[in-house]
Amino acid sequence: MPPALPRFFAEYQASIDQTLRSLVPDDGTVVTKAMTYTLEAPSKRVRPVLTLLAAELCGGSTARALTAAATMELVHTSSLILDDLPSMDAAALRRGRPANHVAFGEAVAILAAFGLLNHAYGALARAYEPPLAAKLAALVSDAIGSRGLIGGQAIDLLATEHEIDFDLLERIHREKTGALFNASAVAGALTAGGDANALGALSAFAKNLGLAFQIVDDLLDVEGDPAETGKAIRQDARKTTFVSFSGVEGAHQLATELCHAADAALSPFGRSADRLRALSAFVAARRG
Ligand code: GRG
Repeated sequence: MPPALPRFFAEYQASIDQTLRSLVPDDGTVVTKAMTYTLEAPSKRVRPVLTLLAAELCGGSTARALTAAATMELVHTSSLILDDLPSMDAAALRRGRPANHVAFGEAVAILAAFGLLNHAYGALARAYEPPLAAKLAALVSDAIGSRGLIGGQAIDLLATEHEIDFDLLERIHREKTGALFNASAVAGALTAGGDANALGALSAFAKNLGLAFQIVDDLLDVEGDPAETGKAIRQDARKTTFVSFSGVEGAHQLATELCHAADAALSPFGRSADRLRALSAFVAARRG
């Protein structure tokens, strides 16, 4: 039996989905159709759930954190649409559906990705007061930037079909995947007024969890089932991955160690961090 998402996930997912629908309402335009096509396709919503859990750990409410959480999903979905483009990873299947550019054409897919980012910044500006709104916008911008998703993706694309060492492989994925996990956790803490210690601990948790998540993604590219992952396997055959570097066993071990390191960062919180620990246990063993 593959590990299911922790039971508490469903409730969070439902609130996140509702918030996303309100942030990207159907206005009858083709670009909004394209945005919601990938946004509303089946997804685990791991990043926004992380935001909500981080907010709760810092004593904040889910209601206040929801827009920030949804923002992380808007950015993530935007990055998936761009990642699948023919000029990037050229993937035809995403979230169990034809990729955005396959369904809508490349030009509309690019506009949909920009549209989702645009909604993300607009949502933060409308939902939060200063200086929190500005702090969250800067956090998102840093996560997307040249030392985040964009930077990691650029190195990844340029490195395709080249030998790279472990440090560069780790940098690519700390930036491509870890940066948004970090922003997701820190955003939740910020909406709850978390102190520097809480922010530091949650950031350490999320960075380790994000890298573990990517390593498992590499494993699923080799041993996953498209019916569970919603995407084709063997997409990374021309790339150095954690699996090509460390082997299947080594990659599993690395992911487990990173999840333990993530959990260790939560030790000051005791039992109140149990849901975050359940999230890392899921990440270590996930099949989709
Ligand atoms: C301008 C936002 C922006 C990005 C440009 C394209 C790009 C730079 C970066 C690509 C980042 C990327 C797609 C990293 C892969 C992360 C990853 C492991 C995705 C799979 O995430 P899941 O399993 O997917 O959480 P679901 O569908 O469940 O949400």
